[in-house]
Amino acid sequence: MTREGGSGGGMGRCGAPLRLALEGNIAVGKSTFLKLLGATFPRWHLVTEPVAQWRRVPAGGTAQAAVGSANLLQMMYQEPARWSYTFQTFSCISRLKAMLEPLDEGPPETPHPVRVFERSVFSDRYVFAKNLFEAGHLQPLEWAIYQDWHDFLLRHLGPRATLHGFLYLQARPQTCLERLRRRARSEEGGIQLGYLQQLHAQHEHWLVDKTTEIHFADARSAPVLVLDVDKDFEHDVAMQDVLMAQVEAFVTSL
Ligand code: UDP
Ligand code: DCM
Ligand code: MG
Repeated sequence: MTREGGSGGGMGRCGAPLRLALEGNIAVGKSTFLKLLGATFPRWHLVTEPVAQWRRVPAGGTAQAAVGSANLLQMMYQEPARWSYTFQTFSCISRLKAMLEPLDEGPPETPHPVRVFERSVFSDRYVFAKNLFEAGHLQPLEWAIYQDWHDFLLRHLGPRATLHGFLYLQARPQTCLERLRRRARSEEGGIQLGYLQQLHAQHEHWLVDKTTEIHFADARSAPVLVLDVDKDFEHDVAMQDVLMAQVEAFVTSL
């Protein structure tokens, strides 16, 4: 089935909306890329990663009145062995909620837009949680419990949140570190090149070499578009045009 060009109608699969995940290392440029998609394809529906929620988790007080909030992202980076499991539980479930959010579909003659999610429950598990386990910050028991509820939730809720493809923003870990330092998110001040190298390798194993064992057939077989963003695209209009054309061709092929 063909797809509209230019404005990016994104109607396919007998009218069902196309759902894509935008993947990549920390600070590679996913949020920046998402804004570019928004400007290029105004009808597409874009869902940013709920980082703000992870920085202000309602905490303390009574059931009736929460007092204060916890910065779970900061807690994980400061004490990974203590807080990684809690963080990975909370972040994955908050993402699942966002992925299941019903879309305001508009009038019937309006095509369903393409939906693009910044990261997915698959990077949560097969990049971050896996890496934390391999680094020793998740205990074998925590990793087993994580995989158990992840399997269960995706088996039951996954069919409502199927992804039809992955956009993988690829850059050298050194480039991500420079962008991370430029962005200067306070919680991420302690991140070193080694950590970004580990996460880069996890992305490559999952999306490029395909050596990571993926337990969900749909996600395993979903096509992957690898986009080289090692050169700055934020300030390069010609490069933006090339990247947007690549995305449009990919979406048309799905
Ligand atoms: N950035 C950049 N050049 C690019 C893409 C991004 O300098 O081609 C900067 C961007 O302005 C931000 C930082 O890199 O300061 C991280 O980008 P973003 O928050 O989009 O990354 P994400 O973590 O969402 O992948
Ligand atoms: N993060 C994490 N585990 C996940 C998802 C995200 O540790 N499953 C962290 C990595 C970054 C932040 O959350 O510090 C997300 O920001 P970014 O969009 O810059 O990658
Ligand atoms: Mg982002």
